[in-house]
Amino acid sequence: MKTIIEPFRIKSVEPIRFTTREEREKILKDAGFNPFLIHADDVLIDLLTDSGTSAMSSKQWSGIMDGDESYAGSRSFYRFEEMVKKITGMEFIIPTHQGRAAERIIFSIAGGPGKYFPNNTHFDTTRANIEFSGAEAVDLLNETGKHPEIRADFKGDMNVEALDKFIQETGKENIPLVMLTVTNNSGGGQPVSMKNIREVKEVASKYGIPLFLDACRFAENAYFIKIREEGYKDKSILEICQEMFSYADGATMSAKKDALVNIGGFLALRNSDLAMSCRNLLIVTEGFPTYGGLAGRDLEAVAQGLEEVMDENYLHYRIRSTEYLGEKMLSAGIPIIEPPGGHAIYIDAKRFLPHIPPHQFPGQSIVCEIYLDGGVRAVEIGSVMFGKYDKVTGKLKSPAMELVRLAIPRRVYTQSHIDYVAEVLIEAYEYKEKLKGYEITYEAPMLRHFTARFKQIN
Ligand code: PLI
Repeated sequence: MKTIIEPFRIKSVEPIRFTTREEREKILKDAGFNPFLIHADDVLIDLLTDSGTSAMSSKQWSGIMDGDESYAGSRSFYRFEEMVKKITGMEFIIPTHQGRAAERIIFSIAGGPGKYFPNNTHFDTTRANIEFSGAEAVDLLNETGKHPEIRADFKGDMNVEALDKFIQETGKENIPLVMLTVTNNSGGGQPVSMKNIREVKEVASKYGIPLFLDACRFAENAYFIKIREEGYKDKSILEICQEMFSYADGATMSAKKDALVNIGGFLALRNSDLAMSCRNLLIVTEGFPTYGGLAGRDLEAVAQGLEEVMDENYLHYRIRSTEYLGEKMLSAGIPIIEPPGGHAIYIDAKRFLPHIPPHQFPGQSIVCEIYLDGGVRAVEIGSVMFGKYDKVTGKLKSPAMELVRLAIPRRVYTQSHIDYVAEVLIEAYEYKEKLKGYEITYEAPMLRHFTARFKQIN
């Protein structure tokens, strides 16, 4: 088999800045050992997120010039709306400036004290928007998905029996909607099978509860269904996406992922009354319904990006290049969530650094080390991001997994960049015993990982 190459050629380049280790030591210290607080110019390879970091195509850039900036009824909105309708089959398409704006709208309306929202695994902004409304976010991931070392095709699936039991115990009247995140970002970028989407829909429908997709990475999920699930290999990506959305009553979308743009999002709905309430809130906080929080040019770029993301050559390259990094790390013995996910590789920090306990943040230690050693930026997804203090004892309650995510921006880095990242990690793994834990010296009351400051424990 021949090398799977990038299905594009490069027309415009952006230089990246090299720094010395001494410079990085000072930069990291000044940033309170939190890579979120480092200036991006001081990062060589930025794997902090795949969100809003895509390289746009020449067609998307020409769409930017062609954008119609009319306040109401912009041509660009209609192009965007048509594309989203084609994929989702939903009637009411509400543009927002990004995914969390769509979440805020839907959960301000559907949420509130005494309400519960099950998901396979909530992303942090989804959880925060639910909790901000006074409601509770509940994760009901299948058992296999909780074990990084087990290989399975659809580790993002929801535990359907647990969902049924949860609805019975909690009362269907207290569950305004069930959500499925495709792919399951916080659970390792793992896909959800069509079978699971169908079964979750069946359970939710039995109790009259709508199903929503958190659709950020819908095309990557569809590609996994195509290559892994029986009955889908001859279907087009569009057909698979259409089937996925056919089971949903609504969707929130961060276009910053699978619409290949730097800003954008939407809420898609089937229910006209709900759409009316959402639009009313949209007008107050985001903008008129034909632009939401976006410019006409952004809507053009989203429409074009949604078309491009469903190209099979692109998805083949995309999923394979993530897997390539995963394979390099596995062959050096680095523990990762297996199999590699769609948009990122997740290092199992508990197994990478068994000598650092969760309350000393092993993931943070890895993230700091790979910045220091190679200028590579990644993100901790463990006790820093999701740790909670027990209200009675004040002790840190850690999530099930301590992870470090290396998220791969779409169409941005080439194979040699990825080879370099693997080299940095493999080197750090060789001297892992020398890595130290961290303690928090400052934290905000919500989403603390963005602004927390740390110090190394000696
Ligand atoms: O960053 P937003 O507001 O456009 O989207 C929020 C969001 C919702 N759901 C999921 C599954 C996400 O992954 C997500 C954003 N993800 C980010 C920023 C990430 O780094 O993964």
